[in-house]
Amino acid sequence: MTDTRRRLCRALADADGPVSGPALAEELGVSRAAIWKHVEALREAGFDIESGTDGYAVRSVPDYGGDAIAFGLDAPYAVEYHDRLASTNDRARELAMEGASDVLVVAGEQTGGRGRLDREWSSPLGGVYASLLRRPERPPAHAPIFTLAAAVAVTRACREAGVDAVIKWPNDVLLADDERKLAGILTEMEGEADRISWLLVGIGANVDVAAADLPETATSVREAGGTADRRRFCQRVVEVIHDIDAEEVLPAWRDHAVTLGRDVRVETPGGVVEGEAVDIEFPGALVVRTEEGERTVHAGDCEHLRPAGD
Ligand code: BT5
Repeated sequence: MTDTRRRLCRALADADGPVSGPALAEELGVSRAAIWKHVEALREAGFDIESGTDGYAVRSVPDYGGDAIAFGLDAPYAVEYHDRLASTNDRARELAMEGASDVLVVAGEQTGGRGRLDREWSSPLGGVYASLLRRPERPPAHAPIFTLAAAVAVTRACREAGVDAVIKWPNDVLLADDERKLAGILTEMEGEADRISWLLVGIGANVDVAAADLPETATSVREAGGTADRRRFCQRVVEVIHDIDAEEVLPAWRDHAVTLGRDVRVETPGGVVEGEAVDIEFPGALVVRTEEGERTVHAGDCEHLRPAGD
């Protein structure tokens, strides 16, 4: 997607009524012919755009797709959409290698979706599969804060869709009721000694998916009775990730987390840690009170053993 297309989508979405070709051309700093060409391309992508004497007015937007996501997206990212990809993370990584940044790669479905440690991520049609590529000016050690920010964003998007979602450390978004998994996050990056070169946050969220198409431990926004609008969901996730300041992430994460106060068993690369999860520390470490004292866990798989106080 060109920058002009992205800005045209935004300008049309922001307009209160019809907006003329010359006005758009001036606002975007391009020719009228370029505006016309992009409007035609949007029509081909399924937009219903009326052209009256007062100018262009968008009557309807397609359900999903790159332009549909860019239309009204309140964050400065180009959207690259594919009906089907092996993995949006793999495609975003390719773009990173080519020097790109500030791109959201989205796929309608994935044939090789990955979780952490190369586990499989079921990616049927109806889910949101998106990888946001950025180059944050931070040391590589800060990378986990971006995973937590994405978990906060996905949880908020679920809640705005009417589903009571909570976060399990470090990266799972679960349905509060039965703790089935609604979404997962896979962050990948490349760093130099003191600076992240590129970082991509891959989000897989079960939005408009039937339970039968998912693993038994999973559920979806649709199954949980929420509004299964992939476009809005994807936009909100990206907007929250973009808007949230690093200092806001931990308080927001604590607010949404279901892990704190629970007895947990965490399998870490250095062995099993069992105890009560008491806090989260920057950039994303879980503090566990064990029989031998407090342990700070930086990475691992976390299992909730039973509700605190039982
Ligand atoms: C995750 O891994 O939760 C990270 C998932 C990230 C997927 C996104 S999709 C867009 C981008 N492109 C990619 O290729 N990946 C990212 P992990 O914590 O390891 O959880 C994986 C486990 O979740 C699996 O072993 C299954 O048990 C379960 N699972 C698989 N598919 C699922 C689904 N659709 N919904 C819920 N659980 C699922």
